[in-house]
Amino acid sequence: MTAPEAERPKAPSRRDVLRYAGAAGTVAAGVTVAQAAGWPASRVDRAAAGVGGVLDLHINEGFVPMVDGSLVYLRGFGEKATTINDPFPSLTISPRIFFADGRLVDSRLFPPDAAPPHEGRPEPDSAVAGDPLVYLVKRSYWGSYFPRRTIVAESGSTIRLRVHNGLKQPHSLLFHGVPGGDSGEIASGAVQDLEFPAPPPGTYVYSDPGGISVQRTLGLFGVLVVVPQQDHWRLSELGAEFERQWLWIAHDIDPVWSRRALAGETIDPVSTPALPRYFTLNDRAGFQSVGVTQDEAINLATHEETLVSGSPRRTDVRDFSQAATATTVITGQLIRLVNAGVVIHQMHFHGNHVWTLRRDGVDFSRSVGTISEEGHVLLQQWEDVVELDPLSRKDIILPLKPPPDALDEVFAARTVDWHYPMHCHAEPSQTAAGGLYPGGAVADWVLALPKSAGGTP
Ligand SMILES: [Cu+2]
Repeated sequence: MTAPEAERPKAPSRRDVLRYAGAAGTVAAGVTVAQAAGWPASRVDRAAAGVGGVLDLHINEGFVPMVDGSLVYLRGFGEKATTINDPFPSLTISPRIFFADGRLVDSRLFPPDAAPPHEGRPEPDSAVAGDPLVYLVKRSYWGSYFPRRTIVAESGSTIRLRVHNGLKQPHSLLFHGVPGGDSGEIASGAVQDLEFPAPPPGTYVYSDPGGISVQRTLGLFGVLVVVPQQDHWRLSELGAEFERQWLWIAHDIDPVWSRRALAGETIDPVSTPALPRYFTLNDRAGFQSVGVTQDEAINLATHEETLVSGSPRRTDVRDFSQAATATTVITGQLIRLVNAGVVIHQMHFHGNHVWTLRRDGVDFSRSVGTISEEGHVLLQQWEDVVELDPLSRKDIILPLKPPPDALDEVFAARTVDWHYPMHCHAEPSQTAAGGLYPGGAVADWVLALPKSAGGTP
């Protein structure tokens, strides 16, 4: 499905230009990294905002086109009030950042003053002497683009929200597992303030918990990413270091539940369980979520936010902070997997196995595994399929290693990027509308040939 309101191609407005100029002015000598690198200003979605800011969330409803073009009624936490007949209902927010110093910044790129990776892909620092297959990556250098629905908060910050319920029935906003992060019931037409300290660094879901899974499935959800204030390139204080990070939000849509909600029915998720027919990753599906639509703006956003990409390196999972030189590190990229849907997803990667760090904010042990209630081994380990229960979050590192099955001679002779699929192994999720394949939760990742080696990102 198309992201509900953003990413439609448009020329930068005068306001955008002024806003960009304002952001650029905060950088020494008035030249941003982006300008120095030659990226056009319109490619850089960053902006400054006020201190002590409050983020307004508007509970709205509207119709959203799915990947097959059908319109489905959905709800969501939007950034402005819109009505049900609005052709572009505001059902999601652009990413916002709460800083510990009180600033609230509107930016898809985090940190907002970091170098924006061109089409999402970090260029390496340099080749490795004596090892022509791999590169050193820049340490604490590249920013990360986040998808819509993301709230980023530094540890030590205060999250300040004002929730406007524009719908006919009561709703609420809950940050799952976060002390103080519960608005309680908000009556139709009412406004409720919510303020709480950022929880420990990690990945959290926010949703309307009404009807257990019902309101979330109708679209009332998003993700809070808390980052260590002292180190923006680590999962937690002293936790795994990464080159850049990604957030993948899986969601499932049931058009029958949507029709019933539109008709004012109360849905019982136990007696009438969800039968999703659309499966999204960062609000896109199928050809949209692999960035091959006819809309270049959507494709670009997809590459920046979702399609993991980087140069080969020799990541050693025993130490994600191996310093090769003063400005480089040997590590992979962090992917925060979030299941905001109602079915179990199984994220399966080709090309590299991934290293699973933690689930639901709890670090897996590196040495002593435990057995979960379902009989799964909980341990930091290599996995090629990462199971993700509803509301669960798993943080993983994609090492971006030369693929173990490729002969060195073959790998060295490549003249193009190597693309690998990522798809969910719960096969119904690969379809749309009950059969359109592959119209569901798919992505890919790229082992890149760097520009310095003749690659053309
Ligand atoms: Cu596969």
